[in-house]
Amino acid sequence: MSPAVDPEAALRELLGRIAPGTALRDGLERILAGRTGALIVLGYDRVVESLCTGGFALDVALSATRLRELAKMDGAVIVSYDGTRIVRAGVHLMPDPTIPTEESGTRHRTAERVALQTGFPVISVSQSMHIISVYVAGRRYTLEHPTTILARANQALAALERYKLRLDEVASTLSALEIEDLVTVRDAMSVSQRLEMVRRIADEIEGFVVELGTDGRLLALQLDEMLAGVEEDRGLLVRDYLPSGRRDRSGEEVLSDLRALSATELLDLSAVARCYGLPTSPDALDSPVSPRGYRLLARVPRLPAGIIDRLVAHFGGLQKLLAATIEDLLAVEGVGEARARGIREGLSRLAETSILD
Ligand code: 3AT
Ligand code: 3AT
Ligand code: MN
Repeated sequence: MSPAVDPEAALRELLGRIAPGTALRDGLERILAGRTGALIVLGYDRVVESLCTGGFALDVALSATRLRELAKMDGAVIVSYDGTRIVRAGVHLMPDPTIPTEESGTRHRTAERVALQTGFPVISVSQSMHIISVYVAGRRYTLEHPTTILARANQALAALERYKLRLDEVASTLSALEIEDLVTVRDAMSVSQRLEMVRRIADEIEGFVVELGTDGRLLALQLDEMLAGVEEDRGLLVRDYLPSGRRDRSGEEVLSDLRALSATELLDLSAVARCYGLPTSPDALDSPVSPRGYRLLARVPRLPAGIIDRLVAHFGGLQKLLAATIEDLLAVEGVGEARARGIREGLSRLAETSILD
């Protein structure tokens, strides 16, 4: 295994490996409580080896108590990249002294330099400041107490709840407009915008869940529940509104362009439309568009994705589907009498409920 490349991803991955519930974290907490301090390199290869002098080779399974005992000694502890083995202890590290570092104490200067020189994460437990820091992908990150993280996560969760309510509003408006064939670019893009906002805050909470480890299980459940269907809808909306002339763009490209929008750009519906390859002049937002029908068909019970694809391919759009008789539906491969009836009833029920609210 080698370290991840994207800095954000690398940090999140590391935070997961030292989250509460892991032996490594348990060891770090014991070191903190014992007030001894520590310098731990998370990975061992030729480069790390070349920076090591003194100490002794161990290669034993990592446990919290072993880590804590070994940290009592002077020097650094080298742990395997996956965090399961203690490779060496009591090591004096000699990184390249020309690597610039902002830190002051020898432990922290060494930690920063070794992380930069080897590409492996380095963890320091400061004896004097009583904090745990990680040096990874060119940055330093100080671990916070799980209670502090949980408080911030709960704030984010409350924000997510408000975002989700707003999303549900614009999405049901869109459903009603789709049924009546009155959708404008603006209506569809508002839903896309809200879906992306929800995705962003959910991603932030996902980071807290990773960092909280076993302390974040309840949070993970709450997040999952709040996000039911959202992930799926992002893809369905793109399939509904990707212009036919822009089949050169894949749904994934649209979604990744949406992810790339800045927070300010995301507030601009024209910028959202641009990600789809829809026209973006000021009046274009008010021009009519019609969905293919993927998003609403996904709300018909017990309809497999393969059948949905064939229905859309056959009818070409939601309006034709809504107008289809049982006989018309039977012409689609894989649709028998019972299923045709199910689709017909499902669509009628959607039409009724959408218009009512
Ligand atoms: P700290 O957390 O470091 O305060 P600890 O429980 O990890 O304590 P240590 O291994 O650091 O314990 O031992 C500290 C000293 O206690 C070392 C030794 O002088 C004394 N000690 C520990 N166990 C025994 C023993 N079985 N018999 C005599 N002295 C002992
Ligand atoms: P504290 O915040 O005091 O824990 P610091 O950055 O001020 O850290 P110190 O100079 O006080 O660091 O050194 C504390 C210990 O760090 C001493 C030694 O066990 C370890 N240490 C420092 N430099 C190295 C190194 N190059 N290799 C291995 N261990 C080191
Ligand atoms: Mn010091």
